[in-house]
Amino acid sequence: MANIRKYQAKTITEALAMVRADLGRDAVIVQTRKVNKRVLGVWGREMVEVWASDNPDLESLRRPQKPSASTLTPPDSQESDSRIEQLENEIQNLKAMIAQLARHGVAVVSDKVPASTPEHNRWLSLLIEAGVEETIARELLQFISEDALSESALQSLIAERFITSGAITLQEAQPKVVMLVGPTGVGKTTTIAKLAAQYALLEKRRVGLITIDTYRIAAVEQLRTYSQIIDVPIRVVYSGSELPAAVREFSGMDLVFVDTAGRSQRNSMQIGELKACCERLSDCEVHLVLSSTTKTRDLYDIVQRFSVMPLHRVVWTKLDESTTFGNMLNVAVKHPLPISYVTTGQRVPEDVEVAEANKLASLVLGGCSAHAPILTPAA
Ligand SMILES: Nc1nc2c(ncn2[C@@H]2O[C@H](COP(=O)(O)OP(=O)(O)OP(=O)(O)O)[C@@H](O)[C@H]2O)c(=O)[nH]1
Ligand SMILES: [Mg+2]
Repeated sequence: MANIRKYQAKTITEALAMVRADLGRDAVIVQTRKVNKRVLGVWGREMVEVWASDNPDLESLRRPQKPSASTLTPPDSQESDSRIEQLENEIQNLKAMIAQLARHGVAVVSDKVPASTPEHNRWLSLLIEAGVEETIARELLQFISEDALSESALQSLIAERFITSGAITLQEAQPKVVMLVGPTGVGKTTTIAKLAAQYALLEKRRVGLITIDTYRIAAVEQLRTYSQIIDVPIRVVYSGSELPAAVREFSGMDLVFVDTAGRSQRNSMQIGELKACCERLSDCEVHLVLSSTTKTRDLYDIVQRFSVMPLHRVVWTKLDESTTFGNMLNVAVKHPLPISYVTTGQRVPEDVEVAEANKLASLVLGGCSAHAPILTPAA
């Protein structure tokens, strides 16, 4: 007579080992399922339950659509155990990946999902008008039912897509080195001047400036002028190899900013030089500076091509010159890098703010209709 027994374990591998130890190598698996084990009457940990028999004839009772190997015969048994374990790991990894993609708003569903109601369609048009890519707008909207669809619900959903880092955090033992990189004319030098002034004058921190932008005389003079006004020291570095020594000279500082020459993302030689400079500094936080006036396709290209070097943060500049901000959301979804600061004008040091996800979301929606500007207006 068939001897059918139940085994419970944390993993299928453990359960199969119990079966093999109890019923021997010819045991037949009758059924497996996941169960919640009750502990003191409450739902506890998820367990694997295996029903097995020592009668090989039971194999024929198994459902035909589940033909997978079940007899625990050597030498395949060990192989199948490790295969199952591997599959379990793969499933866990996939689950984690899907959760991460969903958090970052990357398409985990078809981009053909339509905005299903008139209200969804209205918001879809508004978001597209604000520069949000259609696939991204559709993805956002499908997370909200018609009943829940409101501007504030949408704003929260958009805010989740913006990862922000907060202000630059300083280190205890050594200076924090922050390098700004990006295309030409986006506001790297001006942003450094703003931040250097805020940390030096308002927070009373010891700040040093280094520029490796010696391609234009005017560039060095621009930063030198700011260093004199703010009264912080500056070093000019003519080749990447001098960079570590310049940073060492500033070992007594709290914060060292490194200004770089604007680089076209299309010039891979220049990008390569910049990357080599980054690599010379072992511990350097790289902020990619992007202008909010740049169109989405170019922004994607810029982020992708600058990604040959480690990018830790994004700074968005010239928000005061933009009317729509969908491009910022597009980049946040496609390249989810933490945003550190936004800049809102030419004034040094006033026109810079620590990025806040809610404000950014509000700006995106502000581009959808006649909203007032959200960021602090220029005095
Ligand atoms: N309206 C506006 N202008 C800005 C902002 N940030 C910088 N600018 C202006 O943009 C121009 C270029 O700024 P820079 O700081 O020299 O830009 P950069 O990225 O260092 O330029 P390169 O070193 O030549 O690549 C200057 O006229 C700045 O005043 C901003 O947030 N809003
Ligand atoms: Mg510059």
